[in-house]
Amino acid sequence: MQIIKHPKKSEWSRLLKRPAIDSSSLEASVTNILHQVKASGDEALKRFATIYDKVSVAELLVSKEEIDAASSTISSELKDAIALAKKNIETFHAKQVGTVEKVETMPGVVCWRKSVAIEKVGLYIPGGTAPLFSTILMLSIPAKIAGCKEIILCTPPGKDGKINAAILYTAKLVGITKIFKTGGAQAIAAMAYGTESVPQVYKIFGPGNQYVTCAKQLVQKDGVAIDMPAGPSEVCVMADDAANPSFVAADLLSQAEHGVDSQVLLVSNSEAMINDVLIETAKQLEQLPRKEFAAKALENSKAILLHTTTEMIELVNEYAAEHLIISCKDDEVIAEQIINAGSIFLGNYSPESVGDYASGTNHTLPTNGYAKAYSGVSVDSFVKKITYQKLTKEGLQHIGKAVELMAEAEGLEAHANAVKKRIQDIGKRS
Ligand code: HSO
Ligand code: ZN
Repeated sequence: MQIIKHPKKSEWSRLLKRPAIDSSSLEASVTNILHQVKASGDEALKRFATIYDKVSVAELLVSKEEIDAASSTISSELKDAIALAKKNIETFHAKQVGTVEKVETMPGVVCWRKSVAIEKVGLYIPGGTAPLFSTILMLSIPAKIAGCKEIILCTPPGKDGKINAAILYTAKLVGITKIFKTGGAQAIAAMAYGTESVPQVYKIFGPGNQYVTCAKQLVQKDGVAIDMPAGPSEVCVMADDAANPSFVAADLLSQAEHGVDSQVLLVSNSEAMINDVLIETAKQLEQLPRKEFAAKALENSKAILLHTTTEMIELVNEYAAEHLIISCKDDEVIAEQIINAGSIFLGNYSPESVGDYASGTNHTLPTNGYAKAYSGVSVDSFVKKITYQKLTKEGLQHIGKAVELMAEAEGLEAHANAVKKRIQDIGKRS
C-alpha cells in the first residue's frame, strides 16, 4: 500500500480516482456476442459455452434433479447460516415496502402513487474463483418482497458442466426454479432478448466481469433496465486512534481478496495507526489462501494521512465508497456527516463481512464513485411507481381554468379543449 501524507486538496480528486476501465476495445466483441444470441438463441449460448467456459452444455435449463441433489452436499451448519442470513435480509427488506397514501391536492382532486412489481427480472451470478451464492439472497429476497412474478437466474457452468451446489441450494431455498447454465455477456443477451429456453426479462441484476458489465450497459440501449453501473468492489476504512489495527487490516484484506482489481482505501489522522495497520496487513496477508489476489489489490491501494477528522470526512465524501467502515471514537457523529457512501459500518464491531452476508442490508451497492448519486439494491429496485389521479366534477371545475390558461400559454389548444369540453358539459347538465 502506498502511504500518502497530508495531500493538498487540489490533489484529492487525482488520488481518489479509480483506475479507468477502457471498455471501448471490449465493446466490439460484446456487441458481436449480443448479435449472435439475438440471431441464434440457444445454439449461440451453447456455442459460447464451448468457446468461453470450455464445456459442452446439452441442456441450458438446470434440471429439477440437479437442483434437488445439491442439498445433500451442503453441511447442516452452512444451511443454518444461510437460513439466518435469509431471515435477517427478509426482515430488513420487508420494512422497505411503503404504504399507498391518497392525497387530495385541492378539493375534488385526488392523487396517489403505488409501487408495482417489475413482472420479469433476471439475476446474474458469476462463476469464477469464488461462487457468490450470497448474492442470490441479496437479489431474490427484495424481488420476492416486491412481488416480481418471474425471477430467473443465469450462471456459468464449471468445467465439469455443473453449477456450484451452494448456488443451486440457495436458489431453491428462495424459490427460484428457472436456472440456466450460461454465463458472461451471452447470458446478459439471453435475458435481454430471450432465447428458446431463456425467457426475456425487463430488468437485469447482478455483478460480473468486464464483459458482463459492458453487455449490461449495451442492452440498456434496447430498453432493458439494469440494477446499476458496476465496477470492481471497494472499501474505505476511516480509522482514528480508537481503531484496532488488527481489525482494520482484516477488513482491508476482506475486500482485497475479492480480486486483483479490488479497491482498498485507508484514511486516518494518526500516523501510528497507519503504520500499525500496514504491519498487521502484511502479517495477515501471509495466512490467506487467496493472498495472490489480495496482494495485487493492495499494490494499487492507498493509505492517506490527514490532519483532522473534518478533513477525513471531506475526503471520504469525495471518494464516495461502496463500503465505508468508520472505526473512530465518534462513529455515529461522523456517520451523520457522511453524504456519499453505499453502505456504512459503524464502530469496531461492524466488519464489512457482516453486511456482505447476513446483517440484513443489501450487498449490491454502487461502486466507482456512483454512491454520489446512486443507492444500493433494495425493494425499490424491483418496482416501478405508477401515479394515479381521479377528479370529481367539482375537482375539474376547481382546477380547469388554471390548466386551460397554461395550455393556451404553451400554444397547445387541444390540451385546453380537453378541459373546456368537460366544463361546458358540466355547465349544460347542471
Ligand atoms: N463485498 C461484495 C459482496 C460479497 N462479499 C459477496 C462476499 N460475498 C460486494 O459488496
Ligand atoms: Zn465481500
